[in-house]
Amino acid sequence: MLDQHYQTRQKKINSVRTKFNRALTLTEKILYGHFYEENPIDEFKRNKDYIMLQPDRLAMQDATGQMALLQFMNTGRKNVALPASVHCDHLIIADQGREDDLKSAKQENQAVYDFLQSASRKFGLDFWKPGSGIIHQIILENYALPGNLMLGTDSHTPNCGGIGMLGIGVGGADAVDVMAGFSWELKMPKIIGIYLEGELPQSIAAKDVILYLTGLLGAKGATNAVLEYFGPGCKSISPTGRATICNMGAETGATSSLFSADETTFKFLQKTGRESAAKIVEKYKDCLKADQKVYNKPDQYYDRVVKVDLSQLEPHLNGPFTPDAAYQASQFQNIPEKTQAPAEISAALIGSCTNASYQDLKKVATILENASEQSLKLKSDLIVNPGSEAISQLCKKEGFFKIIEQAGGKIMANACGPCIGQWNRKNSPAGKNTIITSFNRNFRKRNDGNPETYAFLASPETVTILALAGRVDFNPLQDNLENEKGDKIKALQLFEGLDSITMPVIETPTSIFGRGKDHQTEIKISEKSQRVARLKPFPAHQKENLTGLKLLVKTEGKCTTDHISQAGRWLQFRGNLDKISDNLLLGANNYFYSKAGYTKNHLTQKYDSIPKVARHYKKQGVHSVIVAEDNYGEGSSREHAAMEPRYMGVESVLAKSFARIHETNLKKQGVLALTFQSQKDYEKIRENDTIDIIGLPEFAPESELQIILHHEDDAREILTMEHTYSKLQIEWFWQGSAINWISKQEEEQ
Ligand code: MIC
Ligand code: SF4
Repeated sequence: MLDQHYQTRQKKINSVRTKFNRALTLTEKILYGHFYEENPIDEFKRNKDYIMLQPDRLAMQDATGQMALLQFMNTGRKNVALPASVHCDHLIIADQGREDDLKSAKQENQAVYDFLQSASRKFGLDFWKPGSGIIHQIILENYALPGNLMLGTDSHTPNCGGIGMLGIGVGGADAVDVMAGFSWELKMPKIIGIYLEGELPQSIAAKDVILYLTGLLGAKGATNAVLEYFGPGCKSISPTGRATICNMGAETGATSSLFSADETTFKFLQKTGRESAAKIVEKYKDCLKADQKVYNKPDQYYDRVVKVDLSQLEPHLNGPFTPDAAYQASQFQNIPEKTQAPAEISAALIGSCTNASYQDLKKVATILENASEQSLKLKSDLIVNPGSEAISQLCKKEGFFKIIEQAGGKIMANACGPCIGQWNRKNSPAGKNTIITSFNRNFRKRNDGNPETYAFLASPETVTILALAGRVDFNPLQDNLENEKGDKIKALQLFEGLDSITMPVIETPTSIFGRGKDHQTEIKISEKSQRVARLKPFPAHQKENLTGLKLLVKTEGKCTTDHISQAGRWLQFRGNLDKISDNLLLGANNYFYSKAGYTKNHLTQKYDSIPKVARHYKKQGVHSVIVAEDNYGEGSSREHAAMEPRYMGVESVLAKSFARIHETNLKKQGVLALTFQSQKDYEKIRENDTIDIIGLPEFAPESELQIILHHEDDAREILTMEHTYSKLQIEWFWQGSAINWISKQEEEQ
């Protein structure tokens, strides 16, 4: 069957090559190879045309999967139409240690796990229990196959690009499309070629490649683009290292990231229990890399080519508060002065889907073992969350956990943990403090809820060395560490024994996941618990203009999904829209008011928290808009950031620009996502304006809409707004949401 699957893709790719009469990049091979059968293939304009795709697989984690499955239930389908899996990884709090934390999570989140497990069984999804590991790591070890296309309700789904599978992060409503058997729509991405030359030195990690690139491209620099890696340097990076690079491509706004499949990839498949698949896949290796002509003349085929000389890279620290503020080792000494972060490190964290592989943990253990031989001790707390149970079993067997624990590190559950604010932080410094992590995000308050925690991102190696140094202004390439005897030891020495490519040997741990379908299963939604609640469909829109809208808030500066719908303690309500809506925009900065999360209630003229004002409007039947700056909705795929405003009566978000996943989430949930034709128009919106959106009866692809600002002094201003809605997306808007549209199709059949 697998052979046939690849044969079909190969045929499609060959016919596209003939039709276009040109060589194809790897991204094009995968996208055109997954083209929705019923549509005629055409050469789609990048960053403009929408293409309809048929992904091979879907994965959902427990924080986003709840809403996706609740929406799927409303479509009336019996089965998921493609192989899919659910992963319980986001809800486990790092506190006492692996076993205890897992036990507490199972008790605390029982209602959620019961719901997910029963829904998985009823609809036919694989269910990965709490403790099995982080979604992307499990995908890489068990499901990812080169040349395939997958969607995941998590922004770091591109992780599987490390072994050549195109993974794209989406909101839950997109997941519902493919679970219901519809094609999935994507704006044809631009393709940025990243040419890697040289070789990674022992002291430099794959993470440093992406930390460097995130600094270079910026947090929205690769929006609507796939980063396709090629060149001789790829050889020196392991599959999990490549996955690290693809994973954190999300922080540049990229739609996805990809490496082509090579000998190392096939070996990885073999070592992770997929020998027979590896043999088949290898036969189609031409489909798993770009055509040679692309590599000969990359400028002709990629929208942009970026060259990185791996041998010139230095260890990086990116932060604080944004992943694209990059510092190289030679600049570490300036970090405290430049960023106002305390030089002393209060905690060092290893883990997350970016960097919790077997190779990563082996490197941490090797450095700590080298350190212990030199009588060096950790100077800050060290917490480790392994990526999967399979990795944990290997690390236990090889004594890595013991080394880490003997050095004073604490091993937590195989889960996201502090990466998503699930951290009961011990000895938490109340005020300003610095932490370093091997994670991919460092937005304010993300890890421990403290706005004064300055978080820096680094490779596991750099995190470990700096935890030994206890300071961020320490250059791992040049500086010396000092042990209790007063001996000076070159930090560089501790890199000894680190392999550039380490492969785990993994067998699928069947005991921690459930497979099997049973339509008779009753979906468990506990009436007593407030964790999961059935969804009511959003109301349809009338084909008329929207008038008399109040300004809910004009946000200023960065407004990520963490600002719109915080994680941490709010994760408990990811299955209950009404409850979680009480966190709406709590982290947002208001252009007109100094307290974050506050806004003016135009009915009472008083300032109050944004969710309270929104709820008051909802009760009174008042509709509103949100105004925002650039890259609104950066970060997570959580569609709660779109559903909450919709639920509270927000009709539109007027922004300078949007992050890709969030823009789609708004469209899917029936919130109008509009951008200012002239960015300066953002300034024209005043606090007490009443706003009309006009042109809606003629709403069509590429049409313009206008907004009328009714200022307090009776003056009026008209602004032109742009949008990227396709015909289908406009249909979703009229129906009230994409799910309503699907249900209607179902009824009509
Ligand atoms: C994240 O890293 O921010 C998350 C938590 O994994 C999110 C998904 C979520 O909010 O549940 C993501 O990246 O999509
Ligand atoms: Fe989990 Fe963090 Fe990865 Fe998101 S980025 S999936 S929270 S480990």
